[in-house]
Amino acid sequence: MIITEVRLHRVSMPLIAPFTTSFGTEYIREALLVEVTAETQNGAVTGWGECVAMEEPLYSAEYVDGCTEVIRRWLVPALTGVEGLVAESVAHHLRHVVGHPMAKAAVEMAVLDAQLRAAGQSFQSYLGATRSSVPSGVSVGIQDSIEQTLHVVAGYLDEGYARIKLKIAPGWDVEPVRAVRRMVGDDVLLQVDANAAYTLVDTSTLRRLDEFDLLLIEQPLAENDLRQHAQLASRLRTPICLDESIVSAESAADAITLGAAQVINIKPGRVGGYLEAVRIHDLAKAHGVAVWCGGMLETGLGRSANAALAALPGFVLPGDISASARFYQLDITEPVEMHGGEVEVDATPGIGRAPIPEILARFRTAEIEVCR
Ligand code: OSB
Ligand code: MG
Repeated sequence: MIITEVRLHRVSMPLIAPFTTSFGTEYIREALLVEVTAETQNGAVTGWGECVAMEEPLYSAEYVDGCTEVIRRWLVPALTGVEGLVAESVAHHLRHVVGHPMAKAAVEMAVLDAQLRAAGQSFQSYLGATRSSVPSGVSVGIQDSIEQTLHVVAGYLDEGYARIKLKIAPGWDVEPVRAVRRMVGDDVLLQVDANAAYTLVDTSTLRRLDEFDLLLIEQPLAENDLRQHAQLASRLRTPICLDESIVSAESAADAITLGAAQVINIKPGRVGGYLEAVRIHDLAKAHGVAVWCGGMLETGLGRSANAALAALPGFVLPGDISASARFYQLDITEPVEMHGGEVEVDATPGIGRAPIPEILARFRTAEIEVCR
């Protein structure tokens, strides 16, 4: 294909309830969508990508305005002249730009969507993923009280979610986790996510979580602390799962080799795209390391693509692939639904669901024509 037009859509989507992690509170999802139009052998086709960077650089270095700038000034210009462009060569054409995995992932996703739509192929079929639905876990933000936490968790379990993930932070760890485990009993899959809020000094606190039979503790220490995670792993019974630290297949290989990660959270945006995500899946599977698909408060566009990715056989734990209704009153795509703890994998052409134009227009705060 050859790219003929690129538009960026900035959308501002109110969350149903504030979402608090150890690094901050979100009230509104400021999302960035990439719309690529390309000429292919099958005619003109449009593809959509979603950039998962957040409004502020608190989860990782990227943020949505920065991604907009990088995509507009450096990424799109590196692709627009390329004849015979395919999704599999996007990362190669962008390799001279240092960093910015979320910006690159969004562009690659849009090109891959266009490619699949032109070929009439679903993402699931492209990946060779066989499951028609995937288990749906839910991420529960830090609440104002333990009572409120129990209320929120009970609500999600009533809805049928297959796994609960509690956000933790220093001062909000052992007691809320104890209360939730006591309420839900031994059979509910329960895990925690610290978003890098602890240091090795907190080892004794983190060890106290061992008694709650958690599936895993996600990213207890800082992004660059691979060696420290390995040290912590040797002192905890609860498996350590890395999120922020895994930025590429190379870092996944390092983490596995060092014993820093018994489990890996794969987020396509964080690792530079769905194709790198597949490589990490393959690597982890070859090493017997469990993976699951993380979430970044995606719209139905990113969420549906994540569901297809999570249908690969190495994704042996439920992902943060909750329904549209978990975060949004109204999604910009057909809503992703959870039934009986599962989300269906789309079998229609393309990487995921496309935005519905009227709803997109309602939430859009800016539209940037990058090239035409
Ligand atoms: O650490 O997994 C995380 C959301 C934003 C940034 C980081 C994280 C999260 C979540 C949300 O936990 C999961 C979801 O999108 O359902
Ligand atoms: Mg996480």
